[in-house]
Amino acid sequence: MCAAPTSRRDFLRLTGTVTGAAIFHPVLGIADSSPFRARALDFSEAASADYTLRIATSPIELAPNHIVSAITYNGQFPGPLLRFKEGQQTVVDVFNDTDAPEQLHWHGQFVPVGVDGAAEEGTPFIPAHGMRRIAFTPRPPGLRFYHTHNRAGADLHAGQYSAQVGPVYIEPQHEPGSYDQEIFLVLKEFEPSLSRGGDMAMNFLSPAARVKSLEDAGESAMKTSLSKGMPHGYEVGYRYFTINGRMLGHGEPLRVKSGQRVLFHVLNGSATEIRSLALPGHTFKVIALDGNPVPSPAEVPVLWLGTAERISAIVEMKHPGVWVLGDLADDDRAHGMGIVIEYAGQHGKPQWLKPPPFHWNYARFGKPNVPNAQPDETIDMLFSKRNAANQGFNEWTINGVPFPADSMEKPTPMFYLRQGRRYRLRMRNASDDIHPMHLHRHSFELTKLAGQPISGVMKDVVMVNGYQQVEVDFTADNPGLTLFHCHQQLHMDFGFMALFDYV
Ligand SMILES: [Cu+2]
Repeated sequence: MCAAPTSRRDFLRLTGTVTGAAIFHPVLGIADSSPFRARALDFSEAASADYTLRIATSPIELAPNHIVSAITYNGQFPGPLLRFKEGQQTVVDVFNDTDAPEQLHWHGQFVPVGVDGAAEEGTPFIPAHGMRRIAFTPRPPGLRFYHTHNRAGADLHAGQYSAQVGPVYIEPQHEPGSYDQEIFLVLKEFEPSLSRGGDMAMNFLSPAARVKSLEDAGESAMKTSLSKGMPHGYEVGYRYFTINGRMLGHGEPLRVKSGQRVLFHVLNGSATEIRSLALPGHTFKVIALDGNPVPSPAEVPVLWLGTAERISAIVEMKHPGVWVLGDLADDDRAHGMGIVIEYAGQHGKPQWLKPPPFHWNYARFGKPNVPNAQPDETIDMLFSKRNAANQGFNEWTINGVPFPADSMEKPTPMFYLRQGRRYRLRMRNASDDIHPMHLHRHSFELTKLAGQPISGVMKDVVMVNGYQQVEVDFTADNPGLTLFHCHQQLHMDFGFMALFDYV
């Protein structure tokens, strides 16, 4: 087998920043250090991996006349569905056939830093034209995913602008709910470009109350910048919109039968976009958010997902016809964001009907009237935007500090934690954008949304609405550097990240 050379620089960096002995793995050629290592593999175990992923540039046929070229896993989009068993160790080989080092992030899993797939935490890169073999114990159960964690900056072919997204399902010991069919849907746009248009404000989140002081701060910063003659910072738009890599009307429809209960696992694999989904004449019974069963499953007419969010929902097929399961935005649907659902024996043009007005509130799925546990400590975070401050891109700060550019050479934690303590993150958003905030290697419990208490909803991404305050709690139970960031690629690349550290 071809061993992947690890650069001397990477090796030195690891030995330099990690306490404990670093080992250069004899089989794999991977610099591995004891606190990072999931488990060492020896020759006898090295024979075969449970899964092999190959990162390479490939064509993707979104529609017969729309074939794009992008970096994929195994030449396909989405990447192959990886099914793991809760608590049962798995071995994955990742080959990188591209010219640039890559990171493969196991989003939503409680894995060690050495396999998490974030250079900022110290995960070794998968070298260009090299490979890494990793072993870990998948958990927690439910819908997770894997994606590149490279930064893209102004390169709209890199990072999550590429097609490096694939679903993971960790089979639980007990599957919640019963269903007749299980369908995975990955929502993703292609052919990005920059604009100065400014994103349209979205007002689908509830509660809607804004914090006056945050609004004043954000509006006055923006006004000051524009009055100095600055243009609006860049935003990203897309040409093609797909579900499972196919534009609406292309590819096979989803075939269902009247009376079936279909479990949809929906993943927003977008680099930057918030997505919605509706199926005319049907409702979604949400049973899990970000793969975690919710305390109060509830039926809703529309699903909303920030980047990297996942929803598992059951749809009872009781309205025969041929329907469009699609995004509420007419323009995005017209450019492909939808998929046809066809009942057995039904024919004709797929129908779309606009759903009734609906606001998305995570609290709907929480425990009613149950107060959450008190934290041991509260960490305050203020999110701010510096309009067009970094070569035309907006720069983002947490408590006034953009994530340091040299952090991969020298990790600079912003917050230090103590193992076993329960922390509350009090996030205050002094911008008008919605930020899908993500914590690596841990789950958090939503505890307050714009003043409204909520409990029992465990997630790893939460949308923080413009000029609002959101609070989440997590327990520091997976030591090591832990990245916290906005999952919007354009935001995380331009400062919107911070590191936690604890031993
Ligand atoms: Cu953001």
